Amino acid sequence: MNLHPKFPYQLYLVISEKDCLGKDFLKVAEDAILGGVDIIQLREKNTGTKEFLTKALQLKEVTEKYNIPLIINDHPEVTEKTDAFGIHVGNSDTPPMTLRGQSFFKEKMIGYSIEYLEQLENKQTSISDYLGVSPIFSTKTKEDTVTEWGLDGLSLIRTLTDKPLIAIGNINLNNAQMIIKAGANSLAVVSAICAAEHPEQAAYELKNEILK
Ligand code: TZP
Ligand code: MG
Repeated sequence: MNLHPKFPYQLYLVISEKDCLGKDFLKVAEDAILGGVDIIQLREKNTGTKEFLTKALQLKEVTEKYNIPLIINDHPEVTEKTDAFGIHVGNSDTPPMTLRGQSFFKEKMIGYSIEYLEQLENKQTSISDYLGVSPIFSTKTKEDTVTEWGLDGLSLIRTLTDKPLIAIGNINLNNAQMIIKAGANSLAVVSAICAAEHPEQAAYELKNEILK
């Protein structure tokens, strides 16, 4: 994998309690770190801010123990209250420009999902630290998506920006290599690790594939 100097996190776990299918999500996170995950995002949909904050504080204890950066999906207040490493937002969330204008987010990592090619020309993209190519392949984990980029879409985006590109959507051991070849600087997964019977082993195998 082509390591990006501004985003040296090659295996990116996006975790939610629901996607861990009954397993303790904090244990899944810890096992995933032991298996080789480099960065973790907490993404809980349909959860109130209070409950989300509780989970974020619990997860922060795990990530801090291993010195792994924690990214918070969608919630600026939770990012601030947990003093997380950064935030990930999409088109319907607080825009990156708005976040960057707040003193807390000046030095924080801001990730932004790319769902339309036109986004590559806007200021939200240029002010973001990394871009999510979302989704690379369609997935049951997130069904309200816009563009299934595929390998050709990822290659095209690669020619249009120097930003770190994080591929997400139905990534597994079978397709990891081709996504890397198409230009991803990081692979983000939910079910390949969260839904696995042995999350540590699953993370280890994915990381090995990345390091091949
Ligand atoms: N954004 C685009 S696809 C996706 C998100 C959060 C879900 C990816 O889940 P999985 O299980 O790795 O396909
Ligand atoms: Mg969002």
